Amino acid sequence: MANYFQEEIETASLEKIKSVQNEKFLRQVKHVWDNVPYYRKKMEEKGITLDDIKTLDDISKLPFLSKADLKEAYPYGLLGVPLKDCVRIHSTSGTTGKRVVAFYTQEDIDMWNECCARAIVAAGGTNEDVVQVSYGYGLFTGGAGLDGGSHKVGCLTIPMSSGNTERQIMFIMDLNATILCCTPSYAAYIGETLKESGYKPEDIPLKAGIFGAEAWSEEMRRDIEKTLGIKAYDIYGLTEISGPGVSFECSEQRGMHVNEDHFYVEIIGPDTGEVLPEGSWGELVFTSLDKKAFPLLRYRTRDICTLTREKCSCGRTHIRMSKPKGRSDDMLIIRGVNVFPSQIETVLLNNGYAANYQIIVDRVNNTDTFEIKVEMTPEMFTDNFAEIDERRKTLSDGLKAMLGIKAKVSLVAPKTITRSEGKAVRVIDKRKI
Ligand code: DLL
Repeated sequence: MANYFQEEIETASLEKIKSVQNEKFLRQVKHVWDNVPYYRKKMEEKGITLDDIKTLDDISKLPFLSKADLKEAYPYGLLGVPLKDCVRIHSTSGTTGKRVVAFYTQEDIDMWNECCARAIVAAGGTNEDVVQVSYGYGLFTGGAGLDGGSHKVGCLTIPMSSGNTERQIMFIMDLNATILCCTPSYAAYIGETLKESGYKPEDIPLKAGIFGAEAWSEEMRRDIEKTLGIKAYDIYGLTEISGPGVSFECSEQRGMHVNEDHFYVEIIGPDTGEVLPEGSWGELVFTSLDKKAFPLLRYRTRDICTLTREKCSCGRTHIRMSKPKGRSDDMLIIRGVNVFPSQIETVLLNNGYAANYQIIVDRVNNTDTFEIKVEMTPEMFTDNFAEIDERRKTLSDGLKAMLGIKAKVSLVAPKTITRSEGKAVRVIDKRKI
């Protein structure tokens, strides 16, 4: 049985979607032109005025926005409405320099919450469900977004926030939580702790998880599904464009439907800025079609993805994006070779390890050093040194085959790599420190 939160628009014909997008886009460009001098200036610098934008096809004439623009315009430079019309801010988790601050009107929040409600319903949620929201609450968008979505669906919402894993488990078990929302790395940690506490998948009341905010592999999905006895759904989003729910997975679990009636998506060549045809890999660019307080046009996400309009068995017609392969700025260049952490994760999980690892890159005598610290599972752990060395060699060969570059692999004892309650930090690049 297919379930939709807003069936009419979620299953609309392409023609209908395009017409909604076109209308909203023209309204939004005018709103930005009239109210956001920072962007108007960028348009003028490109020699464009409002008259040049007649249909959605003209979008490629518009300038891009990037993180650098957000920094330059911090804090109010991209605001589209008077501050008195804003009711909330959220902010990104950047660790250095100024953070990105995004503003919302009440209508912006309602729209965003509806996007999250679509994701919850696509994961099988109804008003009978108990949703444990274990994303962080506060400036991060994860907690507030899924919390709002859960209320819209009418679920019983447990606003847990992240951390205190023992208490997370107590509430899952005592309140019969059926849907867990958190980062995939935290879901894996909660699963590991439940297992250690003696719970089997069939003892755990959860039936689904809505996991996102960081890259995670298909192998990690299978691992989490097995440990928790659930179906694990991916959800994507970013603070600049609203938060979680820009796109979400359906029962098909093959790509995330972009909420196209609110966000127009393009894929561009990261170096050329050219719009690429459907099916190409490139950088995701979003245009917010109806957000009023923080109306970003052509925002470059730095996430590397591909899009497809292939028919989906769930009945939704909105375009699907792949799991991001990683961020273009997450990609490591080690001895001239491009390495994505997600490639390493795939090899580890295929070899029976969990996603508890750390990538340490340094530069010694002008040469990059590359070490991958991998935690053994309790089942693998032994005091037989030869056996461990054999394991290490096998893993090292698998990684070399995947990456095309040799890494020093260190196998460490279970529980020695710090677990994550939010977004996992897996790369320590000492070259940049
Ligand atoms: O992470 C919003 C969010 C919260 C999404 C909860 C999903 C669930 P930011 O902190 O601004 O916002 O980080 C946005 O995180 O550009 C991606 O690089 C990455 N990201 C988000 N979702 C996914 C995902 C939130 N499902 C940045 N897969 C984005 C891979 C993701 N990467």
